[in-house]
Amino acid sequence: MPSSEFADRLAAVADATEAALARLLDHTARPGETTRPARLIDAMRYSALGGGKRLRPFLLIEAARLVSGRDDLPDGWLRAGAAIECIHCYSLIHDDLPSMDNDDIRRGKPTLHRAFDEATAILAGDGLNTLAFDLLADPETDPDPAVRADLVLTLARAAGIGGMVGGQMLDLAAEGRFAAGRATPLSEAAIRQLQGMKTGALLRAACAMGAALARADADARAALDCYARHIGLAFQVADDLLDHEGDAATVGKAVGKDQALGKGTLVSLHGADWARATLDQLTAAAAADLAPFGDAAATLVAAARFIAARKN
Ligand code: GRG
Repeated sequence: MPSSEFADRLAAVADATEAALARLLDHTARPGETTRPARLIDAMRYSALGGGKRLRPFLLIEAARLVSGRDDLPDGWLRAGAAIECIHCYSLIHDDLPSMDNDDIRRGKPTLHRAFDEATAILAGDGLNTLAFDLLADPETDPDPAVRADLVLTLARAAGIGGMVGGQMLDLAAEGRFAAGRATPLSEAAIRQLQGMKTGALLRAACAMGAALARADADARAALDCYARHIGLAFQVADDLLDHEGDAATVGKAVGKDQALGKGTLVSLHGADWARATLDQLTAAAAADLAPFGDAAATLVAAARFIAARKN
């Protein structure tokens, strides 16, 4: 697939996700809510709207398209995509807080706690976290309660103790926050585990949720999961490479932080040349995982290339 066609498909899903999030985060109270505090909604909108590649909703929707053969965009898929984007946005808000990474810039604009205040940022993250599961548990997302339970369980496990939150805890511990104040060098296996939890788990969940929405059989689920593991690793190696040699203006956030914090990454262990060769191998492996789907997998194969080559 030519990169311009891929860019158009990514932009179409990003626009639809943006519109869905704008609708879901309006100021009017929903059934079951008595009011929506304006400052909370303004803060949630500040972080969830107007930025980001929307990669996780894209993977979810393209996985569902691949399995189902549909090329339209059912509202339920968009809602599930919005749910995983809510989790991602909440993680970015909390990651940027003074007690975590203490960052000033995210997606090229002031972080939420700088634009608003710290308490509001914590609550906006909490609001996005819980909204995600509200969306998935709602029959509007899928009429089948078993599918909805699958979506909730998949996202909860990816976002929680054994996934993103647990990975973030391992990351903070590796910085030496809770010990003698010195970073502990991690083994390669420990780095891979931490990264797989912190960022890989949500990318895997995106593909698994798309598969669930499309009623994928066990073989299709397994193929998509292998693909998701390979792109998850590629995402992280590319992220480490950007931190190593990217510039803050293009990346849209501070760079060089891993080295400053003494944080071990696969790039610091093996070097930039190894990282570039590994990205090529991971892209090829991801394409091979989807070979059983034939040409229908072209968009997800292009997504793997995009993830490996990304500049922000
Ligand atoms: C605070 C609970 C909690 C978790 C934080 C994912 C995470 C865990 C923190 C994000 C910090 C970070 C920058 C990790 C590197 C990988 C990553 C998630 C990059 C940003 O994802 P993209 O490139 O961002 O998909 P956009 O802005 O395009 O959505």
